[in-house]
Amino acid sequence: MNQKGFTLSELMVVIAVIMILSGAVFIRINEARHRAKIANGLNFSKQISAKAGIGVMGAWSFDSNEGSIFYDFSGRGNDCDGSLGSVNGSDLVEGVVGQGLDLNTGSDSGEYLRCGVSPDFSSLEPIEAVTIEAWVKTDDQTGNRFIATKWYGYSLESYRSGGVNAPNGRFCVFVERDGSATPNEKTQCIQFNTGHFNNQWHHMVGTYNSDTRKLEVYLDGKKDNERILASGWGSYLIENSTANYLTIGMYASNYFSGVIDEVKGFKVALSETEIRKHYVQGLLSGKYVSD
Ligand SMILES: [Ca+2]
Repeated sequence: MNQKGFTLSELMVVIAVIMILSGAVFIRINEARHRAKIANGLNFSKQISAKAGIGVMGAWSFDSNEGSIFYDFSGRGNDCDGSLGSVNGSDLVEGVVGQGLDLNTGSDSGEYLRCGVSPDFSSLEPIEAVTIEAWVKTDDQTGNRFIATKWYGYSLESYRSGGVNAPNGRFCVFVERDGSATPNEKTQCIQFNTGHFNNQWHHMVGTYNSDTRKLEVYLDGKKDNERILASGWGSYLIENSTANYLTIGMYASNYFSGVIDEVKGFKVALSETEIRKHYVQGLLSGKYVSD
């Protein structure tokens, strides 16, 4: 890309994209004629975010799509493809900010997105730390309900009953554990303490920091639980399967049911202040109804 070639209007788009990345404002840009300029802006913002150390892995707003493709606004190019799960523009509904995706409600089933660019998933593979966040309005909380998952790696879930009991949801990370080849020992999870209810919007976030060995979950802008992993394991870095897409709305044929919006991933553990800021941005959209 030739950065010298930016016109004033392109620079305005670049500024808008940077503001999206910084969480200052969310905008809807749907018109096809703006996409080329957006692409320029995203390419530029990728360099900015890398320099700023934001560590963003993906930002999926569901506010801009083309058929079954839902764009990643992080600049990482990890667009989501809904074609395998029969997800397209007809599944867009009112979200917390702009549009959200209605998955597996009513007569719909088998709906999910897969995100990333095969075969190089490195931009979705955190090593030292990770944050996954999403707004969800659940419709059915039974069985196993996956919000956003890249396994092995990390997973944010709104409900879990298969094998474990986490009726308020949970966040899991696949942690290097020297001397163990057993997946169950490497899978480290933290449950949400506080329940969230169907047909209401809730902001769910999971973080992990290998330096502090700490897992944390946040519900509606407040820290809900934390867990420090036991000492003596050797490495606490995150292991990743390099073969898998990140999926939204499903993992291993276990489907989320409800509306998902504003899914974001970072290769850092966001602070409580930053998470609260993201939550407030959802509140300010005016669509959120507090209980
Ligand atoms: Ca949205």
